[in-house]
Amino acid sequence: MLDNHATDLAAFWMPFTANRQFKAKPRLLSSADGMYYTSADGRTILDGTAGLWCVNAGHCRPAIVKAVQAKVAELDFAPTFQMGHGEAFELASRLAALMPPNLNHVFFTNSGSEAVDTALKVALAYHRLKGDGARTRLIGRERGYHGVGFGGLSVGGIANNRKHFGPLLPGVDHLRHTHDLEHNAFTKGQPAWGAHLAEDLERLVALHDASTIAAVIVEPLAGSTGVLVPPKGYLERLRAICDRHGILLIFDEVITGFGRLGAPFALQTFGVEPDLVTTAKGISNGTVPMGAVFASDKVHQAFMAGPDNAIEFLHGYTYSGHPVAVAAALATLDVYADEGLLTRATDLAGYWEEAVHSLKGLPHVIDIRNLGLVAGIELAPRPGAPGSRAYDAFVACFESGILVRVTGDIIALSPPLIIDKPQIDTVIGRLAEVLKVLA
Ligand code: PXG
Repeated sequence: MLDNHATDLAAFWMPFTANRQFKAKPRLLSSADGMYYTSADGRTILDGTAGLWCVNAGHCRPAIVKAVQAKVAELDFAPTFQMGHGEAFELASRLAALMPPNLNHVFFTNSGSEAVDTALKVALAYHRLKGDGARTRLIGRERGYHGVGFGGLSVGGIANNRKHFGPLLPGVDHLRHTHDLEHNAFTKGQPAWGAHLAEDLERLVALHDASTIAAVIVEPLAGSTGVLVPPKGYLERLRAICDRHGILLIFDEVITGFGRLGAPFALQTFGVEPDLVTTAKGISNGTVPMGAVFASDKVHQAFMAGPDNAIEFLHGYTYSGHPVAVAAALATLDVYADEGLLTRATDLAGYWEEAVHSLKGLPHVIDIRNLGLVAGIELAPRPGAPGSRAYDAFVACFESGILVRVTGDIIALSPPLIIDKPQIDTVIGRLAEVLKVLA
């Protein structure tokens, strides 16, 4: 059903959407509050995905809304090229304070894709500034998702996202992914099997030589591809191999950042410190677009050489550190701090784990994975129609009043971090009802 604004659906070319299928039977949202959306036909929808993994503090939080309203009336825009405004510096300092002491510099972007491309450029420029300009190779991982810029797409490993867009960046290679149903199906939390898969980086080092490799980028927990939890010891080994060969390690924390796994960042959950971290989404609670790259002191210092009047990094976006996005992010950090949201997933993780694993045994469910407040429920694909089963589940869930995400035949759950136990029961209970009757 259309609301009174959507008189014609034709002009909006929708992102990552089957446009014709959607427009034949649209699903429109008209308002949001806390854990809930209201659909255009007036139904209440419990948000099991924090929008698109971004509304970590829940929807339309008054403190964030007020901060945005006040800022847009006070300072609508301010350049950050050779100019500045105080709150952008305040935000960078407050963000750095959430990180280990060494990850203490912040570069602002407007999205996760921009954060990824920025981090890749930092890595390339870093080696060149160090006199190591042959290190131009970037390593991603199969099934990785790093946004849709040409850099992020090149290191990304989701074949369908890549195949239409030509040769992409040269000099990129990929680690093998870590998904393995044979060893790890229905594991609660991190799988015990698979740390050795990090040794794949040694294979690429042997093939290309370390002197050609600039950086490795991975999602600490792969989100978009369907919630792949890193095996115990895997990220630690990746870090050690990078150290051994002078390769920078980039964690893409666009999804895992800001409390999703029970610590401010996944790097704290896993106790592994990368050289660069990309973030977006939860940084501003999804209210105003924003992203950020965190750089280690070592990386940042390499740029701070040369004459004082030389621009050290020829890169940036008109809206890097946009005042309204900064205001949203500052207010978001206040809400996170006041309500303990950046660690709340730790308290709920046990309950969440039991709830999602209760779906084991329902028809077509071939794996369930979880960590923090994330879960992936993998369904057996219908023969000859991959993705259709999970899509039908998604539509049935929406009709029954819960919002889930699907990718391929995997259902992904990542609710706002304010979710309570009865709401967890509702999400899982309704999903169970859908799965029981799914063809
Ligand atoms: N890196 C990671 C790890 C991401 O998950 C991006 C980069 C790109 O961010 P932007 O802001 O440019 O979209 C992402 C985005 C889904 C879904 O349902 C995931 C994303 C975006 C939209 C949907 O899995 N991740």
